[in-house]
Amino acid sequence: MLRADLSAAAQVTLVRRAPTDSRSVPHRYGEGVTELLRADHPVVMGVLNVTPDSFSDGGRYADLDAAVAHAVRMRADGADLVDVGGESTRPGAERVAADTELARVLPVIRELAAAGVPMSIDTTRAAVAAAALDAGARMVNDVSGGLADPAMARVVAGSGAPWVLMHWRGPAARMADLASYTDVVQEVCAELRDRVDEALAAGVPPGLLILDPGLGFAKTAEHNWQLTRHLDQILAVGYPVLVATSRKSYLGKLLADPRGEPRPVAEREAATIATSVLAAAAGAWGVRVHDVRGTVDALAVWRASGAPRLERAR
Ligand code: PMM
Repeated sequence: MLRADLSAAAQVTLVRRAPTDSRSVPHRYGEGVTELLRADHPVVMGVLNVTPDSFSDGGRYADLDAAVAHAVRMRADGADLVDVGGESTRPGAERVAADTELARVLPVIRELAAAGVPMSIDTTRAAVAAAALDAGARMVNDVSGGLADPAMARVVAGSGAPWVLMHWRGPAARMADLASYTDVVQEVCAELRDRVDEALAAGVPPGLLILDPGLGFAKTAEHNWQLTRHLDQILAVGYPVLVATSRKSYLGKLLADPRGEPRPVAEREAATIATSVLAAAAGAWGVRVHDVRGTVDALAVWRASGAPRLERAR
């Protein structure tokens, strides 16, 4: 069903890969992950970047065995799902070819599906999403909210898989120039509503949509903090909200040393955990993090304390 929805170029890519793979596992698209949309706890999505150049963990998991081992570890540490990405979205990054993206993610997805690890595919390309779903991914995490590839909405609609629509204004190479808002909270909400309308018009059921304010994407540090303070307004759009702060530059900037040098990427974990717990307390559906263990532990403390809620993130 998915293949019929794809553009000609996307079909070529799909046909070129082996049509049957002995490791692939039969599944309903979305199976096992759709239930997470109704989870009674904040969902933890573990980040697996199979890229040489992601800003936070680029190069570490480019090797198949290392990637699989890391994902299995994150699952054991309590990740509800693992988010597999094959293209860096770091500010200024150039795009990679679809074939390269596919070659990076598909072997990992097949191995992890065989190991029973629930996954989302972090991509803006319909062809990659379709192939990843065929290979065993259960959810589409699209940092462009469907804007980068007009075929994405049809692919997702035909799949029955949940879809994360992130707020996005343009590709990584142009992101900094697009960080201009009169009222960032209102504009992000309005632009997310547009993405939702397009997804619904394409036939994606509302119950399968998740929104994400896209912290760090065409946003300055101050924009990120304003969105954090007003997460209630993103929630008021009416869908589960994913918050992804992990190791992002605005945390590095917050924790800069006395000379103004940002805190190195690898030393932003405590700040990430703090933002993730605060997002949960503000009502977020889930968080996307690199350090699954620390986040799961911190959320366990929050829940054991009665899961106190921020009345309104200020
Ligand atoms: N950020 C990155 C990648 N994928 N997906 C969603 N839904 N939200 C995000 O904010 C997001 C994302 C970039 O961070 P990384 O390089 O650490 O993966």
